[in-house]
Amino acid sequence: MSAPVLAAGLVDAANEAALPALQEDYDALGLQLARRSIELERVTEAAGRFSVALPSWGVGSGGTRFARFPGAGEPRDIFDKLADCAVVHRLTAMTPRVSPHFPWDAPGDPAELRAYAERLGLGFDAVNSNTFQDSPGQALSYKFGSLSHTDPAVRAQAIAHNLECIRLGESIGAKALTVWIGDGANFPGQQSLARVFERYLESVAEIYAALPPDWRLLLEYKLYEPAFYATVVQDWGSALLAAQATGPRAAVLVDLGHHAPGTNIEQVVARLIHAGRLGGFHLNDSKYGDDDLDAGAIAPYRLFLIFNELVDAERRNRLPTAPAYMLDQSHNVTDPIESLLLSASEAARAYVQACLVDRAALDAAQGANDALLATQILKRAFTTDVGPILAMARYRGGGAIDPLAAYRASGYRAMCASGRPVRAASGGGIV
Ligand SMILES: [Mn+2]
Repeated sequence: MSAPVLAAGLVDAANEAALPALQEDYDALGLQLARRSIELERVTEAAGRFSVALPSWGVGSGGTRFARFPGAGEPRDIFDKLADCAVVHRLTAMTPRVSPHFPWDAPGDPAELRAYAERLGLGFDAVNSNTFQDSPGQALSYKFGSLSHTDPAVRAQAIAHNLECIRLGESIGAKALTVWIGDGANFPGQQSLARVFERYLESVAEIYAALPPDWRLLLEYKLYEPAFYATVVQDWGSALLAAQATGPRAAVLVDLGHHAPGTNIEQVVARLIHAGRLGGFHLNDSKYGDDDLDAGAIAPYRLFLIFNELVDAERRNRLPTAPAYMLDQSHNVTDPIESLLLSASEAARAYVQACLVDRAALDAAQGANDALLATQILKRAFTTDVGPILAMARYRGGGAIDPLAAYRASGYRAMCASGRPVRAASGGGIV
């Protein structure tokens, strides 16, 4: 199977032209950080180790509840999606894994899929089950729920699908299953708020029992939509209860868009770290609700504050298992590859900024109840332009100093447009 590829030498030529200016900026930043007793090279090495998984559903136009406007040359299947993800990784050098969604991405031959991914230099992150919509050929409907449905036969079908996801995931080398359900109620009284959660826990326990010993189960919550009165797993409290009731390898997945407006997500993260149940993230951004906008597009300071908690927890050895970082976005008005290029960089930017926080000074300011100084210490890290660090880490990792410019110069999308006929609809959605 062949895929459109970036022209050989394109990235090297662009990097060669951009390197002198980058080196100047990098050296200048190094001097500035040295005055703050920060070793530039250590930060750049940390940036080089940072990675975030790409969502298979993120390389096509996602759409909204109202419409989807497909772009030219969109991927037609999981093989096309992997080819696009490989371009993002080629240019950013920080997205080596893809998180697939079943049955949207179910391969006819998992071994072929795994081999294809390996040829592209990609691996697989957490696999996602889908019981929030009905699939062709499915016997029973999820209209009124799946893992928490009143009918044991529907629950059994949903559990069986999750077990199939584990089986597929094992065959492609994944190590985690993410479960998000759309179950819930639109009207008070529609469901027993108590019993629906009990049924969800029973179903999750059955899935957990089939989990391979080196796998993790990531439980994703969401405040509302598609259920608008009461979602079964509506917040981190319910997800944490479920994880704790299920077993030590069950943990909570935080999707940044799945909260009420104004929720202090970094505090939620701190609490989940305390409980030892922070499983991972679906990174995106939002203004009002579950907007699935590009990570860092709306509230970059919030993203920084979340990574600030993570870096602090790393320092205190409170993260024995590294959280899974995955992008989860819906691209409606941009070329999805361009959005993913920049979103991966924005996640890394927030992480690197968090690495610049003067922890000893912050500890001292907090101990002295010096609120103003404490918050200025965070702002100082956040307002440092770490662009040269990110670019140097990409360059050293084999990526592009300027991924967006390299992508736009490549003509990749035009190549896809000629080789991939537009289809009316392809499996995809927003989760
Ligand atoms: Mn999500």
